[in-house]
Amino acid sequence: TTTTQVSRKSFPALKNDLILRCAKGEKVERPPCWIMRQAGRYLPEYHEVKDGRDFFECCRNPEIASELTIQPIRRYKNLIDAAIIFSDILVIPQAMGMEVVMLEGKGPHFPNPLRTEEDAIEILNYKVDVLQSLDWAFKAITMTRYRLDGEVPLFGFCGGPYTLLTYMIEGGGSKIFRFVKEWINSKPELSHRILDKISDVAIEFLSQQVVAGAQILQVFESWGGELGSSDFDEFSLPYLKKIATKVPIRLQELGIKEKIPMIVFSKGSWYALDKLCNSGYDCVSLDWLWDPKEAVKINNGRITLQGNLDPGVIYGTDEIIKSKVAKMISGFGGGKQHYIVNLGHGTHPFMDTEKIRVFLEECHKIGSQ
Ligand code: 1CP
Repeated sequence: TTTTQVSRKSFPALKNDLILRCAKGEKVERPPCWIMRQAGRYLPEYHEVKDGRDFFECCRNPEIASELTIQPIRRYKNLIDAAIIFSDILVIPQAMGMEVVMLEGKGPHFPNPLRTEEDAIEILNYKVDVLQSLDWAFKAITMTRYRLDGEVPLFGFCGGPYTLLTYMIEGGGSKIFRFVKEWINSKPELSHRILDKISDVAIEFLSQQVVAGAQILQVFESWGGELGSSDFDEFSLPYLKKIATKVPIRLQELGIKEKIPMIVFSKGSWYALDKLCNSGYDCVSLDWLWDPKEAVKINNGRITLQGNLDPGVIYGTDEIIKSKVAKMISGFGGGKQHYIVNLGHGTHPFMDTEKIRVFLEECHKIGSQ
C-alpha cells in the first residue's frame, strides 16, 4: 500500500475538481457535465483508432483504452468535466471465468451462458484474483491518469450485480428476460449466492480501480428496471448497498485516505428512488422518465442527482435541444448544488457529434447563469 500511495501522489495535479466537489454535496459555480458512453461509436476518431480491432482487445490495451477514454475530453475541450475509463461492465463475468465476445454491430454475446445449476458450479470461478485477472484495467487507468494530465477526474466503474447476472444467464441483451426470470423465480437461493459473489468481485474491482488512479466511481445497474419493486428490493438493492458500504471500508484498508464519491445508475427503477437516496451512494443517476422536479422533491436534499435528458433529444433541432436543457436544469433547481448533468442513458452510434456539442454548450450556458 505504501507504493500505491506514492504513485497516487505523483499523478499530475487535478485542474478541474468540479464533479468531485459537487458529488460530495458542496455548492458549485455550475453543474458538472459528462455523458454516459461519451467514448465510442458516434465518434469518428473512435473508429479510426479501433480500426477493426476486437472491442475487448481495445479495452485490454492500455495505450488504446486510454486514447479512447481521452477522445471526448479532447474533442469537447472544457465542456466535459470527467473522463470514464474505456472498458465494459462485462469484464467481471470474464474475470469469473465466462467467455464474452463482442459481435460487431450486435453487442455482447456469451457462447456458454449459465442455464443450469451445474453451469453455475462448472463455469463460474468463485475465487477470483481481481488484481491478476483484471490487471490490464488497472494499467489502463494508471496510464490514463498520466495522459489526462489533471484535465478532469477519471471515473472507474462496474456493472450492478443483477445486471451482470442477467447477462451471464441470458447470454446477451434481451427483451423478455426469460432465463434470468426463470432463475430468480425457481432458483432464488442460487441466484442470491451468485449475486453475492459478483458483489464481492465488484467491491474489489472498484477499490483496486481507485488504487490504480480512479477518482470517482459509478455502478451501472442497467437492467434494474426490469425487476418489479419487491424483486428489486430482493435481487438488486441489497447488493448495490453492499457495494456502497464495503468499497469505502476496503479503500481504507488499501490506504486511500480521501473520500471517493460513488454514483449508482439503476435504469428504470423509478419506484426505488427514495430507497436509492438512502443506499449509501453520494449520487443517484436518473433516466429520462423522471420529471426532475419530482425527483428533487423525493430526494429532499439528501444526495446529488445526475441526469437525465432523453438521449433521443440529441436527434432534435438546436432550438429544441436548448429549450429542453433549460427545462432540465431549472427542474433540478438551477444546478448550483446536488446536480450533475448527464443524459438519461448512453449515447447511440448514430448521434451527431455537433449536436452533442450544442447540448454541452447549452448546459454550460444555462448552468452558469
Ligand atoms: O464512454 C464510455 O462510457 C465508455 C465505456 C463504457 C461503459 C461505461 C462502455 C464501452 N460500456 C460501458 C458500460 C456498459 N456496457 C453498460 C452500462 C451502461 C448502459 O446501460 O449503457 C452496458 C449495459 C454494457 C453492455 C454493452 N457493451 C452493450 C449493451 C448491449 C445491450 O445488451 O443492450 C454494448 C453494445 C456493449 C459494447 C460496448 N461497450 C462500450 C462500447 C464503446 C461498446 C461498443 C463496442 C463497439 O461495437 O465498438
